[in-house]
Amino acid sequence: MTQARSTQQWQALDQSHHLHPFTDFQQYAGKGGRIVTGAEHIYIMDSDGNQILDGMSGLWCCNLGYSQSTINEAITNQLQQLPYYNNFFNCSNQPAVELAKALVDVTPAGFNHVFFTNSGSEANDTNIRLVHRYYDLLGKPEKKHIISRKNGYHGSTIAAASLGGMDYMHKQFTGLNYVHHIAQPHWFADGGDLSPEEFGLQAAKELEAKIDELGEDKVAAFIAEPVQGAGGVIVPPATYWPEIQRICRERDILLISDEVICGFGRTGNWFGCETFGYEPDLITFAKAVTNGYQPLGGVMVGDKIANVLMAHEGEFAHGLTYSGHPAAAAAGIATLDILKNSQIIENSGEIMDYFQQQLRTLADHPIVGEVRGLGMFAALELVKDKSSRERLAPESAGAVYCRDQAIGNGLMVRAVGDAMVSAPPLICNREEIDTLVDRLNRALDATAGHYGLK
Ligand code: PXG
Repeated sequence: MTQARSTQQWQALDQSHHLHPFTDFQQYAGKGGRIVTGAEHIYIMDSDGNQILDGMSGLWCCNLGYSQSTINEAITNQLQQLPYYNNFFNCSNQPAVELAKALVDVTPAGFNHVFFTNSGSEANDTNIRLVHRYYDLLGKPEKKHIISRKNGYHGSTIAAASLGGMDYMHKQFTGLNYVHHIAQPHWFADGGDLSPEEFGLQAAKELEAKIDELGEDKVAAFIAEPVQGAGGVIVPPATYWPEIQRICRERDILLISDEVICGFGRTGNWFGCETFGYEPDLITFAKAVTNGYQPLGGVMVGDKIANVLMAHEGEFAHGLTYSGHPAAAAAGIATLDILKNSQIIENSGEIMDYFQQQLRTLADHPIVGEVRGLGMFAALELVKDKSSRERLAPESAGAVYCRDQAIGNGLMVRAVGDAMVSAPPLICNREEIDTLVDRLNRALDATAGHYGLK
């Protein structure tokens, strides 16, 4: 257990010794952080006694909120029976096997195998290893290039960050030279005078052009999120995914659907690829598979690839100490049990429609240029001028200001570029969504006032 300390003491220790992810260390050392001490249902509590409605499901992972006692019990029971054993060298464990089967049951047809990791980043590294191995085994070792998208997010290891298309990340490391980025289908930012449908097709056709440029015999895979999450809940126009699917099929390019955020209900179906009607060869998952209660990720490997991997001799020289960790797997089984038994995803349509409708009432707000989203996540673009889409303030300062106002009002949301992003737990009811929208509205008012636009 941790010791009793005041908020100031926790902050001082934190500032002295703890390097936080995606954080400006210098700035953080000067101001300290919020010490989150507890959570219940859809609320988080901090050491100053604030209770904050979590409009982000943790970090897009606690889709069932914070009070799922059966997941806690599954983890603690498993720790008592078998706290750890590895899945290397002809060994396996019961929770890993059971979770593998449970995942096969909930993923689309044609997915009958899983490779476990501890995170989404490692899962995407694994994807690269898998597609390279697949084409090597097929006698096409020159097929190594991977195409990805600008402003996509696929994780933070070197390989996953290379796949990602965040400029500010690429400035801090040297990316893999066989990863290439094409445009994102972000109509509000890049669509200009095109209709969303025209723009969606144009963005998809960049994949074809990139394959032509690199040579079809050299390209292994295309990776994308169904809806870009960390990039700002960017919902592609309806024309986008069918065209991407056509190109991948015609050109013998594997399609990787990174469902780390979209998986397990966020878009209104079990997986985002189902919502958009495309059929990937590999699915990356993490986050909500354990409702965020244990670190676990992995790759669902489609039959096309699994059959080749299993038809050849020779080991796949890849794995992690904790691949298929029993306690993490137990959390996954318990999470999938809740999702299946409660039918929460199958029955989510009504509450998701309500969330989207209520947020769209904010489209009339003077500083909101666009409200977009589907299922249980959405983004509001903040603008100074609705018709020209001129941004509210330079360097995304408007969104940061608005986020801080929202947190001050008891609502946790994210600022992504110039957008406010929310992805609340799927278990929210109408009243809780009303509270979320009301707190966000008040933050928008305060932000408009701050910039003299009200
Ligand atoms: N793919 C996608 C689509 C993700 O969203 C990862 C891979 C990497 O997963 P791990 O488990 O390695 O973090 C992610 C993670 C944000 C934010 O601020 C988003 C993520 C992680 C941290 C912050 O939106 N997504």
